[in-house]
Amino acid sequence: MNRTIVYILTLGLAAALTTGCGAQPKDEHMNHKAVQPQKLTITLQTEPEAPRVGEKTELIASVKAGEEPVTDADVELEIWQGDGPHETVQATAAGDGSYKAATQFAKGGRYEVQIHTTTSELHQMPTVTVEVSE
Ligand SMILES: [Cu+2]
Repeated sequence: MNRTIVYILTLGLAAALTTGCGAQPKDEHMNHKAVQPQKLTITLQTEPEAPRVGEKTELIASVKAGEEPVTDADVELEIWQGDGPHETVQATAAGDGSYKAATQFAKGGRYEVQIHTTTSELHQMPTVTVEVSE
């Protein structure tokens, strides 16, 4: 069940581009006074790919603006299970657009991980799920 667990969440880019100019190619933004900050694509992987209870697990968030890695974001990972308590860990920038934090899952099952990502222009906080096996 947990063989290939790479949880990827791409925020609804299409949905974000509802402001008219957003649907045009980048160059055409030159005519606009205020260029809209580009929505980030935020994904999460775990190492190991299939986390197990009680084992150290690295959570690796990757942040991109278009194809460009974003290296200067602030990334906090909020982790919880069901109605349980929320734990927040600060992720450390690896310099290549990825942000890493180590954690340990106390129980098996499905966890939510919300990736709070702040840049000078934007705050995005997608939530992904991570399945932890016993
Ligand atoms: Cu947030």
